[in-house]
Amino acid sequence: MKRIFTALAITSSLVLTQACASQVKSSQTSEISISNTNNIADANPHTGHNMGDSQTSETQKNSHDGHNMENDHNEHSGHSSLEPANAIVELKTSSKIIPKIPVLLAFNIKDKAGKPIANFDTFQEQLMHLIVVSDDLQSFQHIHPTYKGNGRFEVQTDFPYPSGYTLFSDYKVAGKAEQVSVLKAQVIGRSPTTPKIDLATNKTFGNTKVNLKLSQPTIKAGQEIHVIFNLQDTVSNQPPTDLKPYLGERGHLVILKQSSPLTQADYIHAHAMKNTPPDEIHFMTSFPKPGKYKMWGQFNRNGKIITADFWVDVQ
Ligand SMILES: [Cu+2]
Repeated sequence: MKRIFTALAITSSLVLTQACASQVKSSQTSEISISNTNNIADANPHTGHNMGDSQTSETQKNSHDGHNMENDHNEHSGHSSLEPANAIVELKTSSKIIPKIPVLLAFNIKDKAGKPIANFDTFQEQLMHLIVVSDDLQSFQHIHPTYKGNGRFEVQTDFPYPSGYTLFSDYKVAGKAEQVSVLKAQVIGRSPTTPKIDLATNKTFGNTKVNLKLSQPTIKAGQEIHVIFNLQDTVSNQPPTDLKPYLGERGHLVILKQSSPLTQADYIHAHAMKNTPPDEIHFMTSFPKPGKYKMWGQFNRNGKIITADFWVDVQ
């Protein structure tokens, strides 16, 4: 059977900023460009970007390692006085994305006048964090594009199967509030059948057994909750002894609400809380609306990143 794969540029108008600009260029040429922008600073702090330890105690803040993360967290929580950057991201990639074949993704970050933005601040040890998910939320990537100068970031990746994909590009223009720009890519073809949503709370990922626990029996929309990952080595049945910081923290948690289309409002990035038991990694977050959410907890076992994914139902 012959399949035709084409990349489509799709822009979603994001409701959170009046500076929102979307444009699609040259989809018939060898490259496609997708632009989009929206700013966390304009978002409701409890829907856009919930930071796990934005409400932690003073002791936890004092234990910080000097990366000035607490300021970042405050920004993420919407309590920052930093100005929104209102940057626009243009994504350039191949017009024919074929599953499993690496393609270059280039992100050009510009101001409203179309001038490249040159300076970015590091946060969580990187200049840009990129989350790539398929429409069915079965495929997840967390990658770090390289800064090439003059507002351009590049990374090579591949898309595992035909589907629409959403790219959440998370960056911080120097001196401005953190911003998430949402971009879309399409790998045309027959998408695989989406498996049924699996609400299991015990799963094994490689050599790690993960038990998901919640601080409340049911998750209610808008309510603060602890999402707890309990890790065990599959051989020793003990907590792993080789857990290392990942991007400066004990773990990272990305949460997406199942939605069509996915927008910035569906994206939550939580950070691990400090000073929790050694075999448990806690994240404090809240889920803005009822629905099904997928969560990806990421942990570092001696250089190998484990991605532990779970679905949860929010009432
Ligand atoms: Cu990252």
